[in-house]
Amino acid sequence: MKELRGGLIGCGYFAVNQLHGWRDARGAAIVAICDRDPERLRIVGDQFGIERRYADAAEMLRTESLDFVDIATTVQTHRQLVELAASHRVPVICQKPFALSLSDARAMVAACEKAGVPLMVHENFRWQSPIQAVKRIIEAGDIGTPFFGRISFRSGYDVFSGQPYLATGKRFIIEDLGIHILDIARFLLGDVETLTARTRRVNPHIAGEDVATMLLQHEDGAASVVDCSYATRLPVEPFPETLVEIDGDEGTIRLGQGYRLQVHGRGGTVTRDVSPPLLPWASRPWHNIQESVALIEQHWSDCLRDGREPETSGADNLKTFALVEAAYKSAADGNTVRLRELLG
Ligand code: NAD
Ligand code: 89V
Repeated sequence: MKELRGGLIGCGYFAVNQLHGWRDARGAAIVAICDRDPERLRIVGDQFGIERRYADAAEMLRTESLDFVDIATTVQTHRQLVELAASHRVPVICQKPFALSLSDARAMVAACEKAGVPLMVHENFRWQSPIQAVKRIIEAGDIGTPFFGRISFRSGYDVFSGQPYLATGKRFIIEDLGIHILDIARFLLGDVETLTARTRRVNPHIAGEDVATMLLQHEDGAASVVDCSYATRLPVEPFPETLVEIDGDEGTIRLGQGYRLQVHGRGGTVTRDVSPPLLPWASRPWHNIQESVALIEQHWSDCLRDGREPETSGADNLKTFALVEAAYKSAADGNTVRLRELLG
């Protein structure tokens, strides 16, 4: 089996996890890297033993024969880089948040469709093994038909030391973190008809909102609450755990802190530990996210080889991205947003 050759653009804070994941992936490897910061290029190139290094993504795409590119820059450059990859007819993975606006996101999907190349958004939270465990229980019918969900991420963790840009944007928690939690809500309970949101900024040292409370009406009939906070001080810090409650007409699922999963349904009451594995290169408390990076990369590699559409394709992610836009719109004007009106 010929290994797929990937090029990674953006060698910053999070890309190191992506490169570890690629090193473990079956059937794909990163053969070239690019960063406009020479120091990051040197540090990351040396750490992963990658000799083919570029300061300019256009030059990398002109020079290398690549089967895909993995974009790990921050959102400002996503559209330009996705369109660059599409112009070279190279399949592309783009980090979340996919784009600066829904219209940019649509343009990126259209560019890849026109070029006939697969596009996946690196929306990894749904790949966390505890979330996958919840999904499997719903699909098995153990709790009947879900009618209520709460998907919750509440923390006081200092994300700003690793990612200082998060403190400076006008938008913060919905765009950066809520996007994952909204995607999990879609993954578990299906697409969304309406969304209502309220936001607050509690931390006076940041520019954007750090608390968001959202009410979703799903197309299949369930209602859910998606609540996110970086202003919540708890006796045991849960970062970066997403807690889940699902009520069905025949039972309940509770994914509690400490990766404790309780299912009460047709098969009685079962409680088990669904802690993610600590991969050799991972470190607590990030291991949950780090495992999901490795899993989504393997998914991309398998899909590219088999000619299948990845779960979080660009087209799919428009629906998650629209929830982010809806949340900001609702928080600004106080109204409920119909997703059909945003998505057309
Ligand atoms: P970062 O600022 O640490 O790294 C970005 C890197 O990209 C920098 O080294 C920068 O020099 C480089 N860069 C920017 N524009 C470039 C260009 N045009 N060409 C070449 N290099 C360029 O950012 P980060 O914290 O690593 O975040 C990167 C992305 O990953 C963001 O979109 C962020 O939201 C996302 N992220 C995702 C997760 C997740 O779990 N999915 C976690 C953290 C961050
Ligand atoms: O996943 C992310 O995008 C990260 C973090 C988990 C810290 O919010 O920014």
